[in-house]
Amino acid sequence: MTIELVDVNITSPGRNFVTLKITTSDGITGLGDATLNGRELAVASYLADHVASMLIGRDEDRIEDTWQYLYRGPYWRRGPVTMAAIAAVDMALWDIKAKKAGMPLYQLLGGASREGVRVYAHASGTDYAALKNAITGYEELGYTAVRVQTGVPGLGQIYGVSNAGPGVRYDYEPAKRSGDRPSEERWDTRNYLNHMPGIFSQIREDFGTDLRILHDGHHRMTPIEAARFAKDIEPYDLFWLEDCTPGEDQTALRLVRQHSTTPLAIGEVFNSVYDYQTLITERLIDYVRSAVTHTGGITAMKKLLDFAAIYGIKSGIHGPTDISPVGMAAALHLDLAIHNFGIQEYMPHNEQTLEVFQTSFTFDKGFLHPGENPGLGVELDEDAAAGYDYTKAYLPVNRLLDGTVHDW
Ligand code: GCO
Ligand code: MG
Repeated sequence: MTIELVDVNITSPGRNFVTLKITTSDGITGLGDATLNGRELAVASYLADHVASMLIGRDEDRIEDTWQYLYRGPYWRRGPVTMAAIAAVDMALWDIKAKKAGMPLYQLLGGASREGVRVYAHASGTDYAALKNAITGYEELGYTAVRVQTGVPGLGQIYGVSNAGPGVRYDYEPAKRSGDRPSEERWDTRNYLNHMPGIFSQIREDFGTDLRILHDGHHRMTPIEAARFAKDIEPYDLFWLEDCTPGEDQTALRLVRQHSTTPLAIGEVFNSVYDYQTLITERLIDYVRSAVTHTGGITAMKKLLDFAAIYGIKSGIHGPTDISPVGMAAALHLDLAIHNFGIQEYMPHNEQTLEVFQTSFTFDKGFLHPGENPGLGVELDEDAAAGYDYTKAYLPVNRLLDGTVHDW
């Protein structure tokens, strides 16, 4: 059989998603997530204007060959737009292959290595009282791991902190609908470094030693600031410190490693195995944070995680709301199958999104399972999707208190 139809779906049920749908000549469909937060239309154009026609007539079973064709063929390599487009094709072809086999995808990846995948939730609050309330709420829901972000004295609204109010939502939406330009936030690393260790200490005091605590530095520290921070927070036994320094500077983590045993995670802005070459071979990280959606799909992610496994490094796949339920399903099937699983990020999608993308995920006491439906196990309701028009939305831009643009 061959690929007959290739469609790019853009929808915005509360936030934007780009989804690739491939249909074979015998009517089997596969879905792939191509969502690149704040740059969605660039990937949609890459797929619709440059990739779709090349796929028509190809054998849908040749996943590795199609991956190499799209990666090596155009000469221009890597980058988030290209790799998100390749990821969408790759996911859709794996979805089709698993549907043809009549199996959930994880079976084709080697079968389940575990009964469910431990997920971490996003607990945040503008002050410690609100954060404590959020952590308590997640514990009541059965979560065993939480990422904690909180406001910093002297700063206003900062990234990763919900201001939705207690009992509404404890997480946040990464991209904001702020018209033609991103909103702006203010930042001061000194205030942050002085404030955060006390927060972790209070959390340990209030919640004990069992809870897995994660934290995201969002690329905001210099190497020496990150080294000091990682060392200061050692007593509070974090599961990981994420993105402590700007991701593209791989050797910055040598300095952090020299000073601290706090486990390190990095990679949500990476898009190929080459971004990890030094980090993995020098054992500078403990967790790989790539999204399946931004790193060339299941084919590339499996290779990356197998490479990491040789060095004792585990997975921590990116899973915020800007990864669609299709991308999340791809992550869950990989998580279930690989040996070196670490943890999975989980920000549940809103009701409208789950009306557009119907999943078969199940959640039980802090563990997720992708379900037993053949393929990725996600259906796209195109009528429901058509009810939500694309709406510009951007991640915020960050500035220091004196106005200097800072890493976000
Ligand atoms: C995370 C992230 C997100 C990203 C966002 C980018 O760890 O989940 O840091 O909040 O910033 O998904 O699109
Ligand atoms: Mg992050």
